[in-house]
Amino acid sequence: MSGHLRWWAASAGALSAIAGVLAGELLAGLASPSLSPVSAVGGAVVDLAPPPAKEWAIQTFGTNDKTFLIVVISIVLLGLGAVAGLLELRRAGAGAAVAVLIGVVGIAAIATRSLSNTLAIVCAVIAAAVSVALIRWLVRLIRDEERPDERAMSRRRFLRAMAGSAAVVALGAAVTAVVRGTSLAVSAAREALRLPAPSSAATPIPASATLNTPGVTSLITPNTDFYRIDTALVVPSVDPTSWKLEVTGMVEQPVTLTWQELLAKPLIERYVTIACVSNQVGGNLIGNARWLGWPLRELIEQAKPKAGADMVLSRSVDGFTASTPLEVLSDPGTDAILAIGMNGEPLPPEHGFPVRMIVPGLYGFVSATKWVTELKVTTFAADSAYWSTRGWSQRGPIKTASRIDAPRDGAKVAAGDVMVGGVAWAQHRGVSRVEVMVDNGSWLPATLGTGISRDTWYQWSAKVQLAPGHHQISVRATDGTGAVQTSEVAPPAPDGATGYHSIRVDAA
Ligand SMILES: Nc1nc2c(c(=O)[nH]1)N[C@H]1C(S)=C(S)[C@@H](COP(=O)(O)O)O[C@H]1N2
Ligand SMILES: [Mo]
Repeated sequence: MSGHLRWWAASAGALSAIAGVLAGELLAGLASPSLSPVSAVGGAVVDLAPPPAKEWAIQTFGTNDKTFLIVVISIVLLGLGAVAGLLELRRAGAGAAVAVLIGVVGIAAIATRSLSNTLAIVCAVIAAAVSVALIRWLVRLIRDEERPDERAMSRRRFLRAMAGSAAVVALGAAVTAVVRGTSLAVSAAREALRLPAPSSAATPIPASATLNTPGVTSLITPNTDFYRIDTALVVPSVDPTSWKLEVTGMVEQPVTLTWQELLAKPLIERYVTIACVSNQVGGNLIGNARWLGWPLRELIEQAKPKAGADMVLSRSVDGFTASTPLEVLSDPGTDAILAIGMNGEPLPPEHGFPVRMIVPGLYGFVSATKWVTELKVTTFAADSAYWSTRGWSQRGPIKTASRIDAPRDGAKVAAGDVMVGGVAWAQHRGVSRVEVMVDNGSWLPATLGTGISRDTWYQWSAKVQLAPGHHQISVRATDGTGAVQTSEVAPPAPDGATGYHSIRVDAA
């Protein structure tokens, strides 16, 4: 096999590797700005590297140690790509197998990162597929050259393919640089941000709020585990310094609020459990965080709503809208806020950086607008929000619900005393009682954690007696007004699922 063919095969392999990495960076970057396959691999390398190697890198490169790591990873990738090209030339499929292997390592690295999600993994799989397809195609064209009858033709075909791919890769690199550039600039602004101290701190969590039942969801959801629901295929990159919120519509005094003005306001910090209307009974589209922000009531007061207005249509930079009752936002007893902090950190990009709404007691689709930039004071009669025009309700108070976290549905447990536990919520009304039922027995009272406030979920636990065999365990909550959770089964649409969460266990 002649030398120049080998050279071309190595180049084709390296180009395929670059194409795959770029596709991964671009797709993952669009899906989730804080996620980058190259940094994910870098992070995994750092986690796995022996401490002396880490120290050496930090001492030698200082704060440039990450750049060094990325350069090393890039060189290794190019080298592996070239080797894959050579192997593919020797045997069709051999190089592609190396590309698959690189892809698997990348996907595994992404999967171990805390911000990873299914979408990120899908992006990485697509990226690996791009790389594999490209190496197979380019090297097949090279191999065709070995057939003397076709040599000149296929040489031209290969060069055209190689040049075309290189052009697409270059264009992709430019697009990636722009997309990642803006999102990285916003990430940098976010990282440099120091949140102001609240003028009204969240009440400390009583020790009795946590029951320590193994397998039960933690009382506070870490940001990286927080469910994410939005219509944004591309997470908006909003630069806080140019962010503005306009209060418009039926107001005496339209208001424009800038980022600097917002930071200077007296901020409050509150624990609020937000939930998605799409959550199924027993589902996990719910999370509890400590939010820092400015009461919307004060902003609304400043704008002076006109008589007759009954709704605030909040709008995000991406066009999403939510319809929130004006009454709830103006209520002195409801701490609805323009949030900038989540669990002591600036909002993560995925959760609305720099500013989102948090309204205790209402499902996210009618209240929790992320990347919010406009509040239009209006009426339910005149305006409808994003989901309300798609078959969902216009209003969405959160329904009383309870969930069993432990044991898991379908678990095998030891017969005898079994600890059952979970969470229950009825935001803004609070939970006053939780009961469990085994098979078709009577409802037994569960131990109820004191909770943080009526705007958050409560942990509960109960010890039940299980004889050997199959059992069904159900749970129900009673809210702070004394109303028992409804047993009537309803799907999420149009205004939230109802019914009791039940699990089946096998006691032996
Ligand atoms: N801009 C924007 N904000 C949005 C949404 C959206 O699609 N776009 N989805 C809402 C819905 S349906 C929910 S349940 C919450 C989820 O917030 P989270 O992703 O921070 O958990 O955000 C709300 N805010
Ligand atoms: Mo939602």
